[in-house]
Amino acid sequence: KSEQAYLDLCKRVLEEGNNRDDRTKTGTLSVFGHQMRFNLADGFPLLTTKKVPFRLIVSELLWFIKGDTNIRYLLENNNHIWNEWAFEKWIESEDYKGPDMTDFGHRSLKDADFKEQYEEQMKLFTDKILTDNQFAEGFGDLGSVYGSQWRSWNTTKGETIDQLKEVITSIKENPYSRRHIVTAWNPEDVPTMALPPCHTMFQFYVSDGKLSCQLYQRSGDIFLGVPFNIASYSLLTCLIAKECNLAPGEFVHTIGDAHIYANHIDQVKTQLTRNPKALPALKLKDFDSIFDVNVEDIEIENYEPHPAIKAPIAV
Ligand code: DHF
Ligand code: TMP
Repeated sequence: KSEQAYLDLCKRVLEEGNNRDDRTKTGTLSVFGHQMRFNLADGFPLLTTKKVPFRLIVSELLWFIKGDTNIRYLLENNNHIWNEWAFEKWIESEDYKGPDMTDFGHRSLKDADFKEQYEEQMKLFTDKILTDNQFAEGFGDLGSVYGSQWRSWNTTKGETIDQLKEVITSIKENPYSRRHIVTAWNPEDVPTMALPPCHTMFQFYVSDGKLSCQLYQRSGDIFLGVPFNIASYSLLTCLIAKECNLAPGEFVHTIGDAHIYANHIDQVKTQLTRNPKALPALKLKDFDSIFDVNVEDIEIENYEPHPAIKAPIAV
């Protein structure tokens, strides 16, 4: 049932989307302002109309929860989804002496020889992040991205605020508060960030013993990013609900610029021909604090999706 909200978004954008240029020079079809609701009692909203790699969603979320901003942790978990953004900083640095990698995103789509060179440089880069501590410190870090804004927001007094810990405490102590908010949008940091946060702020709501969450996402890549974002925030809601002895309620997903990239349109059309299957179930091992949870503690059951559909990511 729940997956229909996502398929409806895809249909809406194909039907009424505006043709728009964008920062990545890929081109998009886009609408402004869309809301989806997922009742977490209907099953865990991991899409079944294409296979979505759940283990990558788990390790990315645990990386945020730990407050980590270095891709080394992701690489240790065989998760490569943030590589391009660290690699970009590396190839633009003084220390990079390899072949010219300018505009690697577009060039590797058009030029097979270049793609091979790029993949070789990326492999050298990620191997070095994994094995060389000093290099990892310098070039593995993405700066003040989600993990840092959630767990150690810098104040003007030179202190830090652990927004995630505070919001969990406030849900436990004052469940009906209207101030259960975590924000990742820091206007002071935005100009210097590799990628300013796409999921900019989220709010929790307790009613009837259930915990709901609403996310405001300023920009959503409907084919690649959004399926991850739905599953990731649903998982975060289930984790926090468990710690607070609440049942999972709804995940409400509000998106500002909701877009399908020009080179994802055929893939979206293929996906829309498929019939959704029953949603899988989330299985969590027992824990007292979400800060103690490891990848092995989170499992998905009865996930039998249609096959994966590949698409290039816009950098
Ligand atoms: N940039 C853009 N243009 N779109 C994004 O969705 C995006 N997401 C980011 C960082 N920058 C971004 C972080 N999240 C993939 C999914 C989410 C994500 C980054 C990448 C992705 O490529 N997913 C593939 C599978 C990747 C794999 O198996 O390694 C997919 O088919 O879902
Ligand atoms: P922008 O900063 O120009 O909006 O580009 C960011 C792109 O990344 C945009 O296509 C949205 C996409 N994105 C998601 O959809 N979800 C995510 O979690 C992240 C990090 C990015």
